[in-house]
Amino acid sequence: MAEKYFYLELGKEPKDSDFVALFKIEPVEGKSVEEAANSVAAESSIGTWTEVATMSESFRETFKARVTRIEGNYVEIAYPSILFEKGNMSQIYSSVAGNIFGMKDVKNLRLESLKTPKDFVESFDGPKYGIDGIREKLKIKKRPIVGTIVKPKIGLDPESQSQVMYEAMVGGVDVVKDDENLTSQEFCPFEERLKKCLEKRKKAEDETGEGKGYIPNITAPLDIMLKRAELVEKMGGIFAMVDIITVGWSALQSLRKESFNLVLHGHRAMHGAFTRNKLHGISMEVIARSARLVGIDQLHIGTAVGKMEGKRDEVEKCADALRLKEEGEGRLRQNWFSVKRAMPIASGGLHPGHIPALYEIFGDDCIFQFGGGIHGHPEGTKSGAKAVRDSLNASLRHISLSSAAEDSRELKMALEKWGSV
Ligand code: RUB
Ligand code: CA
Repeated sequence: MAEKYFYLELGKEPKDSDFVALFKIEPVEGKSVEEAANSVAAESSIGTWTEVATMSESFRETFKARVTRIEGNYVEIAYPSILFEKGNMSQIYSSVAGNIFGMKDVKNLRLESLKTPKDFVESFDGPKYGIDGIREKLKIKKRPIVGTIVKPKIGLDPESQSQVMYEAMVGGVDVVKDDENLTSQEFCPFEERLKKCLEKRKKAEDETGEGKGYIPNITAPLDIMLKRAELVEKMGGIFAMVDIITVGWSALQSLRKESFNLVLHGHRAMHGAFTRNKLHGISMEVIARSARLVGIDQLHIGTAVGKMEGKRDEVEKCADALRLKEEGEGRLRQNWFSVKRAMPIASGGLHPGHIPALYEIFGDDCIFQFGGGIHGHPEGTKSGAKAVRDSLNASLRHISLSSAAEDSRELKMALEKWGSV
């Protein structure tokens, strides 16, 4: 157990200038929640397992984290901002999401929420475009944006990949992304894929008269990522996708700092390793808030109705974290000040029959993405995309899917194959 109960100050109000974290703590057998909370506050701020002669009382009072509230297993800890470095997301996670997950005093520990104080919010870049900028780029004023992920997720050569993208665009989707594990493998070199996809995007725009976006995955070591982003921008691309968890906060911040004229699309592959266990790990809400601070314009956050886990209330909290000017409860309430609003992305196991439910959950400011739910259409990609667009139009006009299907062969076939939610 860390030093005596130096870190428990129950009832104390966090300062506005503090970071405030909400943890769910399950103490190890034989320890109380108070003891475990004290250890967590110590280890995530200035303490260790025993007292040290090098720490004075005044030092501790200046730097220590304070356990300000305990309700059952929920523990609120206030951190003086002096503990953190402005503009350094990695250092923040190394403190409040670092060693503590491995401590023996806790059987399980989950970081449920984290409020960032104003001067630190303003020390990050935030989204360059955000919801309004994305809409401007795509010339889509109000409705949800619909997209697809080229499937098979990897293996196609540049010509085939760009052809699938083109068919989805002329079928009716607005944006087409690479999948999370497609970067620049031998079967599909990045530059060749980029060139072909941007050419075909232009063709699709000319044929449809609509704004279209190709979202290349630039995930790579930072120096290569920067080169790829530069190439996308030079060749007239408007989006770039990054696997934010596998590249890490530091690389993401460096990419954002370059301020390319590119909408940054955040894929969250690997998040499930620590977000899905509701007893131990980090909530997706914490990740979503950090991604918005760092400057992701649009972020995958789950669907509540598709193939990936994530209940409606969690998904809604993530959407709020991205889209609102203020959100969260009590002392975890986050004011976003002048930070732009980011766009949530619902993706994973979706098909045209899901759109009414998605629209009811997310409203207009969201991107709905369909992989198998487009390319698995009985008539293939183009018809799958049209089924998605016809389903969306039905929701926008408050028409039932069954009646919309009477005027859309493609939608009718999709509903026959996958039903509606
Ligand atoms: C979805 C897909 C995305 C997942 C990731 O394909 O390729 O990578 O949405 O999950 P499909 P999440 O539509 O065929 O399921 O968006 O939850 O991070
Ligand atoms: Ca995928």
